[in-house]
Amino acid sequence: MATILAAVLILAVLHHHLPPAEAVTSICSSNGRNYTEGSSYAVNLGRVIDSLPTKASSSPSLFATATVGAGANQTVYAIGLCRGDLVAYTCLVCLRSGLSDAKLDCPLAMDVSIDVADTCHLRFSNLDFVASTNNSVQQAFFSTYYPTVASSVAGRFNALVAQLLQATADYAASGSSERRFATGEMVVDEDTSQLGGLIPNIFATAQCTPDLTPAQCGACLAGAMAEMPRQVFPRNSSGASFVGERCGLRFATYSFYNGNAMVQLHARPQGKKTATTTVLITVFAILAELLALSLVGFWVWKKKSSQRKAPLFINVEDVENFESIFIGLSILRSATNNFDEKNKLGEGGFGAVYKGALPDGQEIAVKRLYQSTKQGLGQMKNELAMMVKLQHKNLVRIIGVCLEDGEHMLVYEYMPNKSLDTIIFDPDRSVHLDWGSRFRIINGIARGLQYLHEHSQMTIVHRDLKASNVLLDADMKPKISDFGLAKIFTDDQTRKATSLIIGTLGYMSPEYALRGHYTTKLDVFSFGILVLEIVTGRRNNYAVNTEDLFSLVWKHWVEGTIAELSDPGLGRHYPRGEVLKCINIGLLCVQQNPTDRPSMSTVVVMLGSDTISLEAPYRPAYVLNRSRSYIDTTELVKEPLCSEPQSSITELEPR
Ligand code: ACK
Repeated sequence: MATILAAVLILAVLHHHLPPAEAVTSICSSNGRNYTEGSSYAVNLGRVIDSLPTKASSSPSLFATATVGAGANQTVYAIGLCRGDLVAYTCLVCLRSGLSDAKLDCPLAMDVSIDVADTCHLRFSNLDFVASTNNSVQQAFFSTYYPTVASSVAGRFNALVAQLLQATADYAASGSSERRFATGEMVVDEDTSQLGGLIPNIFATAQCTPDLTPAQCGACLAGAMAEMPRQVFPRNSSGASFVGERCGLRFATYSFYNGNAMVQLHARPQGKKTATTTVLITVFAILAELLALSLVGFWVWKKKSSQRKAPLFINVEDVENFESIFIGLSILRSATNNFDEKNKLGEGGFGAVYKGALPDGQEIAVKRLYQSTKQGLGQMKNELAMMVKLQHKNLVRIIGVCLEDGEHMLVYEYMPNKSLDTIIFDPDRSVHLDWGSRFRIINGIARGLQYLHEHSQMTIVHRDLKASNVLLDADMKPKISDFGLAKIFTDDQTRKATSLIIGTLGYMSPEYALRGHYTTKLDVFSFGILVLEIVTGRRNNYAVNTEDLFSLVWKHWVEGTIAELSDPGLGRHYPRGEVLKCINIGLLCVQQNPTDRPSMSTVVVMLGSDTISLEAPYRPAYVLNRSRSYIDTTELVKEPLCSEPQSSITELEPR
C-alpha cells in the first residue's frame, strides 16, 4: 500500500501540473466559416492537400506557400513549414499527417492552423494571411512530458531559458542559416540542490518562415519571446513550445532536435557571473548530418527523440495540490448511488465498472477493483502510472483515484456510447454505424496507438487492444482504454519477452502467443484484427475454433470477392476503394513476420492518403501452440488470479 501511495503521489504530482497536450494540435479558427463538400473551396483545398506537402518538403528551406483558386471564399491560402533539422521525407510525412488530421479535427472548417508534435506547422485559410508577416494564431503548448520545475529553482530556471531562447533566436534571425532555424543548448554546471531541485541542461529551437528577412525574423521572435513571461514562465514548466504562423520557439530539458546545438551557452554557479557564450558555427557539419539522415524515415526519427527521456526533477514536498487527483470514497459512493447494481456498466478485468456523476455534474465511470487480487492491484497501479502520463484525444482520460477503506478505484471520463464491440458485433446496432463513422473510428484508434508507440516520450505497448477496449464518446470518437497490461520500453529495448502470456486470444500476434515476445508490432497485429472486424462486422473467433477471420478475409481477397465480406450493416452505399484500402491495411498489419507489419505512423499515413499505393500483403499465417498457458483477459473476471505469484509476471530480458 505504501508503495502504491508513493507511486500515486508522484504520479499525482505530475498529473496535476501537466495540462493536456496532444501530438497533433489543430486550431479550428474562430472565423467560424465552413465550406461545403463539392464547393470550389473544397476542390481547391484538395489541390492544396495534394501539393503543399510535396512542395514544402522538396524545397531546401522545407517551406512552401500556396494560393489556389480565385474569388472570395473560394481561394485557399496555405503555408507549410517543417522544423529546420528535418530531412525531406520526415517533413513530407509530417505535413501529410497534419493535413489529414486537420480534416478530422476541424471538419469543413475554412481556416485551420495545425501543429504536428512540434515537428511541422501548417495553416490553410480563406483569408489571405500569406501576404502578411504577422505571427497570427500564436499559442503556447505544454506537452504532457514536461515535468514541473520545483518552485524554489523555477526563477533561476526561467532566467536560463530566457537567456538560451534569446541567443537561439538571435542566431536563427541572423541569416546564417537559410532555413532561419537554430538549435541551442544551455549546459548547466551549477549545483542548485541546496535550493531543493537540480536544474538539468536545457535545449531550445527557434525558427522563422524562411521568406522573412533577418529583421522581420528578429522582430517576430522578439514578439514571441515577449509572450514567454505571460504565457509560459508562470507555469514552472520544464518545457514548452510557442508556435505562430511565422515564427516559433521551443525549449525542453532533453534534446529533441537532430544534430549538435548551433548555439551553446554555459551556466556557471551563480556568483561567478560568467555565462560564457560559445556560438558554434556548425552549419556544414549539420548539413552533412542531415544528408546522412536523409534515408531515415519518420518513425526512426520519432523513436530516437522519444528515447531521450526528460529528466525528472520534481520536488514532491514542493507541490501543494497533489491531493487533487484523489477522490473521496464518500463522493464516489454518492456519485454511484452506493455502487448500485443499476449503475453497473459491466465487468472488466479485475473489477466492476459503475456509472456515476460528480457533484459538479460531470459524468464518470468508476472501476472498482475486486478485493485482494494481487495481480489486479498490479494492473491497476500500472494503469494509473500509464494514464496520468498519457493524454491524447484517442485515449480514455483518467479523472482520479480512490484509495480508502481498502477500496481501490480508478475514475474515468464517461463514454456514453460504450465499447466498440457492443456495436460492431450487434446486427441491430451496427446498422447505425455507417462507413464514415467506421473509418473515423479506425483512424482514431490508429492515432491513439501511434501516440503510444511513437509520439509520447516513451514507447508504450498496450498489449490488449481489442474491440471491447475501445470506448466511444458522445460523438462516436474512439478512445483506447484499459492500460492494465501496457508496458513501457526503455531506451535500449526494442523487444521484451514474458513468461506469462496475458492478453486476448483472438488479438494476439504469433510471436507473442508462441514465445511471449512483444514489441509495438504486437499492437499493430491487434489493430489489424480490429480493422478487419470493423469492416466485416465479424469477430475473430479464434478462441472457439472457427476459421480465423484473417484466413477468411485472405481467401476472399485473393478471389476478388471481398465485397461479400463487408458488414451487411453498411448497406450498399459505401466507398469501395476506402473499404478495400482498410482491408489491405488490416492484412498488412496481421502479417506473420513482425517486420512485415507497418508501424502505426505508416498506417496513419496510409489511411490519410488516397494516392499512396499500398504494398500487397503476403498470406497471413498463424500457428498457435495450444499447449502454452494463456490468460485471456476476457476470462479474468471469471477466474480471478488472486494466487498468481508476482514473479510470474516479471519481464525477462530479450532473448
Ligand atoms: O462495453 P461496455 O458497455 O463498456 O461494458 C464495459 C464495462 O464497463 C466493463 O469494462 C464499460 N466501461 C468501462 N469504462 C467505461 C467508461 N469510461 N465509460 C463508459 N463505460 C465504460 C465498458
